[in-house]
Amino acid sequence: MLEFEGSKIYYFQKIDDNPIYGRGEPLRLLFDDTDMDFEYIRYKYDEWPAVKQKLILEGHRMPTLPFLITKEGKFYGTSVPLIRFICKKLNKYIPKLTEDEYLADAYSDLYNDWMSKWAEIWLNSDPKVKEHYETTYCDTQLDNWHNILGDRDGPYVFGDKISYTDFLLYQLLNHYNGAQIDTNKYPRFDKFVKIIQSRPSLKKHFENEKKEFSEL
Ligand SMILES: N[C@@H](CCC(=O)N[C@@H](CS)C(=O)NCC(=O)O)C(=O)O
Repeated sequence: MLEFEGSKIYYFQKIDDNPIYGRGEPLRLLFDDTDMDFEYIRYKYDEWPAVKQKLILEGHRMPTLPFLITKEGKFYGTSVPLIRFICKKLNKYIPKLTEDEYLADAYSDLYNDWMSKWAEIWLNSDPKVKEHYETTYCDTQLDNWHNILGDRDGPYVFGDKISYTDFLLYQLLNHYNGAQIDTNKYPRFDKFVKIIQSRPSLKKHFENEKKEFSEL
């Protein structure tokens, strides 16, 4: 889509040396899956406060990462609303039934809740808190998402049609442990991850991901 083609997407430098950590990835999955060109620009942590201040002074109300600037210079912030906005313009990746559109919104909240919890734990140095997160919290989230995947016949969240929710779920699984699935416990994740990773439209995406890991 012309408006977003050639956009610049800004995110943090590799977090914990992991190129896919954080909230930038679902946007990359969306752009790659729909074959829209973009540039991914990473800020170092110490560069960000000044950039944020500048964005605020320029009048932007969502100065967090990721944000996007189109070729025409238009700023867009906050990842999930932006993904949804682009999908609406593309008329793609949004479930057709309004009830499902609501569910996609609700599942986005689940994604955001987990990402916020991860960020909170990442900043917390208490090993007990970390342990609780890695076992109890993550397990509960995984079980819930696995149940969600079971609500339709799959392989995607809303059945046989991919939606932006699938990019969010894939990112959660990839973020959690590199999408290494315990196939006995989570057979639906196994099928889901395989189908996402084998999408021809995402071939370049996963090649790039591999390259980014190999360059560490
Ligand atoms: N709801 C926002 C949250 C964005 C967010 O909190 N981003 C973090 C990085 S994952 C960030 O920018 N932290 C630095 C800051 O808040 O200034 C979104 O999904 O885009």
